[in-house]
Amino acid sequence: MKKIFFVALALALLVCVSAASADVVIAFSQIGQESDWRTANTDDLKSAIENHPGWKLVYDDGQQKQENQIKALRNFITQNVDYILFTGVVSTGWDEVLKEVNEAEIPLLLIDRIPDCADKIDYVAAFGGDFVEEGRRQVAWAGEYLKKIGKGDTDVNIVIMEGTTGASAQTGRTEGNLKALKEYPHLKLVGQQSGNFTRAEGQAVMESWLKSIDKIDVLIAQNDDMALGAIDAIKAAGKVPGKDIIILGCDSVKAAFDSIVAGEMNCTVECTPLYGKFVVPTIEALIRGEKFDKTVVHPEEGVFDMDGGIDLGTVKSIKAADVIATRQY
Ligand code: GYE
Repeated sequence: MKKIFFVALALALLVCVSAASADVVIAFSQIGQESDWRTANTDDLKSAIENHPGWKLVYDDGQQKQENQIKALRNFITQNVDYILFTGVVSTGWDEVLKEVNEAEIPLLLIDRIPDCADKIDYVAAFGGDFVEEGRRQVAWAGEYLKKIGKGDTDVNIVIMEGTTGASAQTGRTEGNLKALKEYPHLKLVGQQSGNFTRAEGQAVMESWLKSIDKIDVLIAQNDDMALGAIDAIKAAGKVPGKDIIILGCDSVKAAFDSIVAGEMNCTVECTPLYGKFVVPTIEALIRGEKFDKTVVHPEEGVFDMDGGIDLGTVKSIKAADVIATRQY
């Protein structure tokens, strides 16, 4: 009898101890590994969560496939994780699986590419780039820069290299690019194609444009990786990047800063991948029982270029060489 009592006591203690030390499990469905931005985003969120005492990360790489991400989300539900972080490769087709997340009552945090159905589902917090504004800033920079170098009234041929088709980062930046082009009628759009946010495809698209388009004066690439790939193609064609062709990227990754300082890329519009500093305090607050408004928070971002001082209305560009030492990604 005594023995049974002690066994029961030991078991009860064990249950109490493990309940007290149970980890908070945070699952993250990431898109893939297409760019430097994505790598920085993954590393930042992984280390922020893994280094937090009492938190455990369940990470899934969707490898650019929506069906993989849907499977991952359903696995998170089966595992009954405590929080889900989600960014979707494309913006549509998430309604059903995100409703399942809601029905399982797992708090959902949206980051980066916010799905179109965000208004129809529940989420506890959302942090993402202002993609339309980023696209506007790219074209405005090109237009204002051309004015500054005395080419404000000259017809200039421009190509737009888009990101992954259907990604909110692509649709938003394209919307911003095209709207802003109306403000600069001397910028003539002569090419518009997806480079899928990768360096290799950026290079291939530029190669084919250089063969098929007579004169390209400005390249707007919707991320830095594609701009860097295009720079390789421009050099291979015997042209001088940054001079013969003005080159703009987006994200502001380290490699873009290096390229600007080397005089090859002209400008990069910032889109921060560093969401750890938003996500960690938010989850801490949620654990304390706090609640947030259902809105998408856009981090404050800059524009970096060779010389600085270009006025874009909402921001003024900063000389990349002046701040390169302070960059974190
Ligand atoms: O600009 C690009 C990445 O969704 C903001 O995805 C992100 C974009 C970023 O592949 O480099």
